[in-house]
Amino acid sequence: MKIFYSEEHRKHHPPFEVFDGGKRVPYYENPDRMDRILSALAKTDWAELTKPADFGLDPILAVHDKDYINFLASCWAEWLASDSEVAAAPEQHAFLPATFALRRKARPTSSLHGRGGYYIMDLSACIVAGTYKAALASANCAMNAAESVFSEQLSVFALCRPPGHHAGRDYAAGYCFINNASVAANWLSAKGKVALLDIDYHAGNGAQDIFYERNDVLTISIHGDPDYEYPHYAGFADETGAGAGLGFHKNFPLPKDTGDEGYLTALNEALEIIRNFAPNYLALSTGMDTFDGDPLGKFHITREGFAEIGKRIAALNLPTAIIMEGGYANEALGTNIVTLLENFK
Ligand code: OKP
Ligand code: ZN
Repeated sequence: MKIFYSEEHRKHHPPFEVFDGGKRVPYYENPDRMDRILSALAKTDWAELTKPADFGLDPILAVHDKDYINFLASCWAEWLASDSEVAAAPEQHAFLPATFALRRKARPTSSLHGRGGYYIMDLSACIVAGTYKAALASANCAMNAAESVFSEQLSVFALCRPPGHHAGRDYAAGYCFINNASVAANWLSAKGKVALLDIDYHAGNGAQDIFYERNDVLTISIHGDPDYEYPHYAGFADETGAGAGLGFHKNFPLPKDTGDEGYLTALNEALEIIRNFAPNYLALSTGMDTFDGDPLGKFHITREGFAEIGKRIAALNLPTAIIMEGGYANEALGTNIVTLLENFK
């Protein structure tokens, strides 16, 4: 199996993130996650690591707002130039706004922190020196996967970091800056019908936002109910698309403590919807934070569960761009992802 991976993510390593209540914690979405996956892949005889080619900004700007991408590109340099405390110890800092543009009624004002509050949804999407380049390389991994899914009609894995599924058309959120899976799905939508299935523990609000009014990309997300879980404001069952896209988005909000059985019941329903849509391609936003014991999740999916999830999705028999999203039980992350991927080779 072809795996697109770039080392560029390493410089995106914020020294902390901020939890509810203002608590500073080490950044959960860290480079060690990739090392765990790389070492598990190295033990297989089928993983073919490939460096992504550069597709430029066009496929990214097809799903994201240009001013938002400009903000990501210049944020760190602007902050460094405007704040002497940051310049004195850049590695101890992470750009985070402390004021947010509530309900999106605001405009992006010219000040850096004004734009920060406009373009960033929460305190986990920290920007540091290497963030923008890492996000571009990550999007390129997804684009390369889309391109090779199309040209070879096979399933491939984009080992993306940072992840993408919380990034909306014009905002960063939840460790995500560029919506890698949406960039890939949108590119593939010019070649045929696309279904985007999100199996990360957290609701895929980004793809929901980007494709909400479209009927050529079916989006489905299975996740912890936003009534108790991040991202809190999207992922509810009654959000089913709008305009031409009505009926082409589906959320499966599941209760705390969902295990293999409850999860697989929802997955079967999702797969049935995908079969009826009859897509040519599948994009799979693949988070492993549904795992039993993930520090950011409340589900209990086992390794056997991941084997079964992979088997059932692979049975769709579609060329699939498997896009890495979350998963924070680092010790088990490599084994879990390999268990899932094995079904697609
Ligand atoms: C990203 B992905 C918890 C705060 C939540 C954001 C979680 C982002 C998850 N107190 N922090 O979907 O794995
Ligand atoms: Zn997640």
